[in-house]
Amino acid sequence: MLVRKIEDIKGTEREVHAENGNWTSTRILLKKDNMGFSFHETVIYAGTETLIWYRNHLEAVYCIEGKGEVETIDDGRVYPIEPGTMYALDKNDKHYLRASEDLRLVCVFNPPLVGNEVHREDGSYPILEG
Ligand code: 9YT
Repeated sequence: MLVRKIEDIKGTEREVHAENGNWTSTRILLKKDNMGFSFHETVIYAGTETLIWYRNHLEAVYCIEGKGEVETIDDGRVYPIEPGTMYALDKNDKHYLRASEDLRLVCVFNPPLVGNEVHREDGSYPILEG
């Protein structure tokens, strides 16, 4: 069995920072943990807008703290995000993620991330071996 505490992961190579400073992702489970998904706690910083388009991954997100919104780009719909809200990008939906307060989100990725992925210009993560 695996047991990990977020405090023990902070400051290790599993703590990944967005290149534009918009978020910090603590990657609690990764591909190498062999669960078939990766599992992260992410903080999206207040006042930021991030273009995201996970063409190669499915992601589910559950908000445990903060306030923000998701705008899906194809249809212009805006979904408020607050504690208790889950959204799943079941159609690899291209979207903007905006935080009006720091958002603390729990995220699951399928296929699992390897560890050091940050968004490319189009908002996607590559499929990496590892
Ligand atoms: C919700 C979202 O996709 N935030 C960006 C970071 C991502 N969750 C990650 O790599 O943990």
